[in-house]
Amino acid sequence: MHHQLLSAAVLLAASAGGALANPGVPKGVDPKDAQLYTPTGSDQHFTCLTHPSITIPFSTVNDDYCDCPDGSDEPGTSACAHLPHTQLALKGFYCANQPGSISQYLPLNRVNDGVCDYEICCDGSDEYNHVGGLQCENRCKEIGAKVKQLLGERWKVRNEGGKKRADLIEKAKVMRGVLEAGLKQLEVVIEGLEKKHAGLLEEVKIVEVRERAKAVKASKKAEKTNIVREVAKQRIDELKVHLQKLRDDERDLRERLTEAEKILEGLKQTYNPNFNDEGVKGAVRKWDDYVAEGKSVARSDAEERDLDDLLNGEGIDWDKLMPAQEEEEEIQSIYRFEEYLPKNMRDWVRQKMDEGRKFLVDNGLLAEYIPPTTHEPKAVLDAKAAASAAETELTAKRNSLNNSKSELSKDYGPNEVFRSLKGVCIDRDVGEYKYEFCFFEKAYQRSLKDSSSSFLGDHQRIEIIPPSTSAAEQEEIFPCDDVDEAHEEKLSGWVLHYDGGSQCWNGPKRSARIELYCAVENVIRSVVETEKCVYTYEVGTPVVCEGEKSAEEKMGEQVRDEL
Ligand code: MAN
Repeated sequence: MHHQLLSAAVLLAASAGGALANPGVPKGVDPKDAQLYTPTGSDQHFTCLTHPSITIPFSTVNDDYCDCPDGSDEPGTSACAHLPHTQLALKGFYCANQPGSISQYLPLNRVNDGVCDYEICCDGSDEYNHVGGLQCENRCKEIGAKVKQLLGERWKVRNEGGKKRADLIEKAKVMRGVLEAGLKQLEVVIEGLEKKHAGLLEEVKIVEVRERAKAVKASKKAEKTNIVREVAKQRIDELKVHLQKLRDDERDLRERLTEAEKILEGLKQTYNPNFNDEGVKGAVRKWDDYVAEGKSVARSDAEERDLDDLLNGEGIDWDKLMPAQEEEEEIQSIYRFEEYLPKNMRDWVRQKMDEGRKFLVDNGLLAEYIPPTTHEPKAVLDAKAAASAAETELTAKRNSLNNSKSELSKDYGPNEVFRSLKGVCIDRDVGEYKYEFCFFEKAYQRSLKDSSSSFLGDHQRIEIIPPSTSAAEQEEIFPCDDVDEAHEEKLSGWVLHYDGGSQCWNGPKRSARIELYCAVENVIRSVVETEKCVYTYEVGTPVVCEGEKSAEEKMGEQVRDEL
């Protein structure tokens, strides 16, 4: 705690012009309070300072016996040292610390305790009883000069740190401005994207309706084609039957004609021309004419083959009657009958069909079907892809908007001074570890022996302990006289908390407490594992180099003025 104990030593140095000890004032009392220690009344009594109902003979002041409940009757002895600090009427034993330093109060229990308390009473006045022959020489000149020099150095650090802090605040302001401008721009972009996305979703609906209508139209067209095809097929089959019948009838007739020709030819050969039978003679003449005419109803072989083909084969290439290639998709859509169904029913039907198909495939009744990636027409897919691209872009922009918003609402301390330090990392080797931490991000403990490392947590919050209530402040009333130790800048009361680190074996999750003090550069002064897996860093940073000026700072300025 030595570094926390500087302020009183600091106080020692500030003024060479303090009040001189007044021989008329009881020991341990500041001459400024002389009027409180004047005997009163004819009986020359003393009134306890905060208990006016209690009076004692003035002669009993500093008689080494504690009479007043506030210790005010024993300002120069340790008789009332047992009383709680808060109950005391005076701050302690007053040391004038002249020449070369300033007055200070020593805790009563250290008065005449056999130790020269130079850090508070550099004049040695606290050991006036010379217990065991102890002589405390006045070292105020020497100590005061040293502290004065240190104060000068400290003032320099604080002054430089303060300037850096101002720069950090300026930078943080600029960063906020940039973030805010970016946020506004993002809001505009998002508004535009939302409209674009809504438009594209509308477009998807329109294209879906249009494509479905197309599918229905196509189905109607295909339906007609099918009907025509079926009618034509039927008609052709009928014609084939008729043709076959005609061919059969023709064959019969041809046979009968051949028979009749044979009869007539026989008649011609066998009739008696000398026999005057006009009927027979006329018939023979007509036969001769008939033969001379040479009319033949016989078909060529080629004609016969054509007829055979017509009757036996398909005769018509039905594939040629199938729709053209570019219409195929439309026509196929009529087989995807589920597209005419409402969406929920469509999904159900599709699922059932898939189940049925799977059953057939599993049982070897159907070759495995590799479904096309989608049943949707290209136009719908394109519209959906455009909408989805807009949605992806919108999501990304919304995410960065949220990031910017949360970044803007994060607590970066007074004047957002820490904003400009976010992500700045520093480290220090302590013992077998390298301790790292990044402002407002993460802290680590890395082994210097191997590559192992432990996560000490993420930044959670800033705590600012007001000086008046900080434990350090309480302790500072009674500082240490080791000036070199005291040279350390005291902690500011600002603490950064890092929590949620890696689990400690048989202990809590690791966490770190970053206690800040004023320094020109960001630096880790010390790291201590204060409890198992709880680490306390002392970190110097310009961030805490300003604020309400403390008494010691004011004195620092006084020293600066004197230098
Ligand atoms: C590691 C380090 C130590 C810690 C122990 C607890 O060795 O993180 O700081 O005390 O684990 O098991």
